[in-house]
Amino acid sequence: KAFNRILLTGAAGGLGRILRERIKPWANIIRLSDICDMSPAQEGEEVVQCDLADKAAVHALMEGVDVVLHFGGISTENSFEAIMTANIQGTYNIYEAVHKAGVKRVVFASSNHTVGFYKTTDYIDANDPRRPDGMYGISKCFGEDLSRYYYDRFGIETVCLRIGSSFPEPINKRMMVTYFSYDDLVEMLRCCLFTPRVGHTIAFGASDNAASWWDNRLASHLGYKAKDSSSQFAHKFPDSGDYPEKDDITTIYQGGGFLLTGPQYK
Ligand code: NAI
Ligand code: 15L
Repeated sequence: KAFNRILLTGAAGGLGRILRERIKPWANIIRLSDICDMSPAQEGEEVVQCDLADKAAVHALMEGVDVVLHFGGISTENSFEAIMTANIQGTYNIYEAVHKAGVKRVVFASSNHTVGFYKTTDYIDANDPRRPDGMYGISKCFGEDLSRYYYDRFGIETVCLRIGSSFPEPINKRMMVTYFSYDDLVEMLRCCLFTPRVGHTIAFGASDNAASWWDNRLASHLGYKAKDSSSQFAHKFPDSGDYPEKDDITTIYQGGGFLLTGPQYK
């Protein structure tokens, strides 16, 4: 197999449970980690429960790892303190451990919420300034800058994957634009891990949806081609020309419902 050991953080989460099944062909051993309980290790798996904020545990977690899929952390808006611990401290611990263990490449699960304050009428690429829509988005911006530093300073490669909405299917009009099917996510991760040189790349993770807010040409070297599209769900959300809706900030800004959350609203 291409790798001896892949570390997947966030393995108990929505995406982690999908990836656990799908990335097996790529490595002899998949090391699965989360702060929450995970089902027992199957053949070719190792299960290690740990808090990303626990530096010593994260350093131990990294021993013998070739590449990391860093999906662990808080995945929606929350208090700054909670996000600081899991996402900021946690991602720092991951990169320090990666450096110490000699890991060559990381895929960092970044988010569209790094740019959630762009309007849904904007069309942006990875060189456009980030406009996070809350503490969660800010923590993902930190991860993008942290990984840039570890690349510039130590040559550790990272693909920051700004995932749109990776769920079984779109549940609103916004997700017709941000939808990222599980199959396309897996294909994108395959590209992130198997492309010979990725340096430090920021890529948007979306399927081939009819509408898009994101130009992915700066990540074209990954060779990712989406196979799915939200069009298969178009009957559920017919285009009635009312998107974005006047005065509804959840449709005016790319970050959608995240625009209504955040500490200032508590
Ligand atoms: P999720 O919330 O279902 O999974 C995240 C996992 O991280 C959970 O199992 C949780 O227990 C674990 N975790 C949280 N704090 C931790 C800590 N301190 N130490 C160790 N583990 C901890 O989220 P989901 O949807 O699976 O997303 C996975 C990753 O992808 C997250 O980093 C999220 O921010 C990112 N992402 C996901 C998107 C999606 O559409 N599903 C969109 C954009 C980004
Ligand atoms: C994210 O970053 C979240 O992790 C996920 O739960 C969704 O809310 C997604 O963005 C989205 O924007 O739909």
